[in-house]
Amino acid sequence: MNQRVFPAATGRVPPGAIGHNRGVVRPNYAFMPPEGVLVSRLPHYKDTIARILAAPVLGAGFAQYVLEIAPGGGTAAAFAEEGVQHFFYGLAGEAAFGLAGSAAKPLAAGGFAYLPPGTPFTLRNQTAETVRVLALRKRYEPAPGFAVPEPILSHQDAVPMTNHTGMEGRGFQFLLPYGDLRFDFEMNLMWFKPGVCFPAVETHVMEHGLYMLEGQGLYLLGAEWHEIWARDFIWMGGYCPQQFYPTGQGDACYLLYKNVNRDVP
Ligand code: UGY
Ligand code: MN
Repeated sequence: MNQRVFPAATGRVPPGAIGHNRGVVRPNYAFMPPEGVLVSRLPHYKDTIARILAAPVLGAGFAQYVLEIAPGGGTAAAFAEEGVQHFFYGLAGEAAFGLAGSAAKPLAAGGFAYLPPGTPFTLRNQTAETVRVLALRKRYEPAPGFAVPEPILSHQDAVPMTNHTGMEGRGFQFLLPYGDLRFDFEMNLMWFKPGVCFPAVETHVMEHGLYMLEGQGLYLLGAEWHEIWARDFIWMGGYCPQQFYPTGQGDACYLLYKNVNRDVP
């Protein structure tokens, strides 16, 4: 018989208080450690686990996932979505990424792909190891007089590191062409040397999806500080007060989604 056993009855209760959780969901932000994000499966992906991080039900204007693609898994057939842009960023392992019907190319850790609305793609794992990819979907907001952007398949190593802040220890890699008004969102790698924080608390109309890639720190959301580690995810809605203070001994880096370049509705 399939009987559920309360952990206390087994004597194998994990350390710490039962119910302790770094995760928080508020009306305009959410902090999600990975252990609480359960498994989904999607009809157009074979042998793939999707950990859905941001979704409209949370309040987000976009969707974000970690895809865990088992060997031999991935998109069953070329997939395209009318009106919706896709962005992929390689976290671990090497995926085979086919863009708009062309031969598949490697998408390894640090590699990324941008697909304008309606562009068909394939994403498969032809290796013997599980592949982890961060995926994002956003409905395209056209701008009158501006063309739809072209697809991009590249790697973060090909993107220059910039720093417009004048603050020593900050680093920015704009994975999508910065200031190009055809794009309605940015995906930015934000680098911090130990102890280098934002100069001020930000409060802005743009929303964010933040995936922590390296290092650790304290993140201010609203009026509360949260300890953040690699693989944690944060959704910040518009006007969520925010600040980052890295606390680790090495560099900290996160990948940040931000909606930009469009007027308010
Ligand atoms: O550009 C930004 O909005 C960025 N500084 N925000 C953030 O890292 N939370
Ligand atoms: Mn911000």
